[in-house]
Amino acid sequence: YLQLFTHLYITLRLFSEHKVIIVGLDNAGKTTILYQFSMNEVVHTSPTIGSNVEEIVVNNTHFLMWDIGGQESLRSSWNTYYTNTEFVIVVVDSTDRERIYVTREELCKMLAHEDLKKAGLLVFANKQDVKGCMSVAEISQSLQLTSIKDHQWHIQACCALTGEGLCQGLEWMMSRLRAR
Ligand code: G3D
Ligand code: MG
Repeated sequence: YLQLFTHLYITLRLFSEHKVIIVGLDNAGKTTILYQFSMNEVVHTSPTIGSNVEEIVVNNTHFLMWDIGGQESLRSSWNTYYTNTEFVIVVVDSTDRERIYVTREELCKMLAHEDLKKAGLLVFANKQDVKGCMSVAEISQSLQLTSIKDHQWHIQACCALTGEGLCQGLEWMMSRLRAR
């Protein structure tokens, strides 16, 4: 995996100063993904933000991460963190068929928000190692990704435990930055 981490490291360097927010239901794999991103790096977390929102800085890239679903009362304050966000990463637990609609609803609300108008959307279909999980096609359909016309989006299968697929996801974000 040396190659993988070298690659992630270089990618994150190029991401310096870009703001990325990572959302997903609890247990989707957000922390595991960020852990993979931050291997061999000092991770600074900001405990002041709160229990459902964490700010993590890896290589000068700011990752704001929060759990969607539950704590609805707190959700109204999230939009204060949206300003200048360039990418929204949505992490989906591909084994969680029951709650995929919650993700869809939250995704719709986020994409409609003024401050996220220009943000790109990357969906990680995580836990692809689990037998019987939803495929990328099923998740695309449940989230109605093809109906999204006003944002650039991409869906990537991954397994956060091994890191498989994470580089491809970051590569897509890189390609969007280069295209600007
Ligand atoms: P969250 O931060 O979105 O809440 P976590 O999610 O990163 O804490 O992950 C929740 C659980 O899912 C963890 O299990 C983690 O190991 C597991 N997980 C994350 N990614 C994958 C994956 O790709 N495949 C599988 N099989 N499991 C994954 P535990 O048992 O530690 O709570
Ligand atoms: Mg977490």
